[in-house]
Amino acid sequence: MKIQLLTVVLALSLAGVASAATNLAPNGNFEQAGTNSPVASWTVAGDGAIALDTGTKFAGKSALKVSLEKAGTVRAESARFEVTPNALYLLSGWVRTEGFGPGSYEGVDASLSVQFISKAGAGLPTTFPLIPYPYTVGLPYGDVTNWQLFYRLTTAPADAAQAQISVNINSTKDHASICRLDNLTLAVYNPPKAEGQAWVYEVATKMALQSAEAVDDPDAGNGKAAKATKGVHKKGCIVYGPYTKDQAAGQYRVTVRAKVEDNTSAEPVFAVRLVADGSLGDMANTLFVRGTDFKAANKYQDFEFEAIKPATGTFQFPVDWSGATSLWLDRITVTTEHVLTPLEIQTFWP
Ligand SMILES: [Ca+2]
Ligand SMILES: [Ca+2]
Repeated sequence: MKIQLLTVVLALSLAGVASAATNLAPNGNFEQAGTNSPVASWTVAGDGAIALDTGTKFAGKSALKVSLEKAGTVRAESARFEVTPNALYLLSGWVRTEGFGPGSYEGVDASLSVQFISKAGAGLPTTFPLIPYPYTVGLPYGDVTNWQLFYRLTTAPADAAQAQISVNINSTKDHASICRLDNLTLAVYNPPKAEGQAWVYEVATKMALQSAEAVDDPDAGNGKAAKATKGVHKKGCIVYGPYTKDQAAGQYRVTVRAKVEDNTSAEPVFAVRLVADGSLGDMANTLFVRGTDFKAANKYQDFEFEAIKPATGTFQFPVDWSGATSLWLDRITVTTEHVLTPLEIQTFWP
């Protein structure tokens, strides 16, 4: 019963109420054995092995066990499945690890990735070099000794036709390292309708300016914006913060108001990382904005993305900038879509 409740609550709260989005993760509950592989729809490469673990599992009869007996690398890979270009997806599931050490880096690390693939069958690289791993959930260095929920929102690139999910472990230690996964889900994410409450963070005054300056701007909210000037400021992370605890655990829409001097380039101008610390993996979503995403030069425009706030920790929105054209950041607005109930919070973060 508890597992059924978990599944229902997860589907309702993280995937949106209106549509029961189809889970695209092949054999994501890890219940089926394969004919040519111990796990149906999954293969393994490298120095380790995969198996269905009927002893330690989160739900049902079994979980995926990816293991290394000693130092080396192992990669478990799902079968490929079709995706819709530009669609927003939620990758989520439950993870548990062994042999990673007590806390800090002990020579073992692991990650989960969604690899998007073009029609021609080529793996699609990240579109923004300043953010090297936009489709990856890095697992904590220390052992995850109880099952923990992880999630990552990610948008399929415009040229994506298929995707596959992988689990990777790298170990320099001559002992066993194990990563278990269960209830793995990759599904289209339909944001719920906004419930309304909003918080406004004026970038020039509420965030830390690392490589930008506060300027007066009559077009900007509160008359001020943070400006990164081409040829003056250093590219890379230009502002960060606000490390806010204003929001309760739940789902939010983040709106970034910005303008650029030159909107002719199809190259990304900036990226806003959502860092919801307190979650597994510290980067939960990323907004990429190209020059041509702006309808006009020197005119403010809103860009939106989705955010999930865990029960603990803060929201941060570091902005990375390419340096290709001057950028003004006016404000970041966080709007409530759904606040989790106490029961839901206990279910997600027991
Ligand atoms: Ca299972
Ligand atoms: Ca402002």
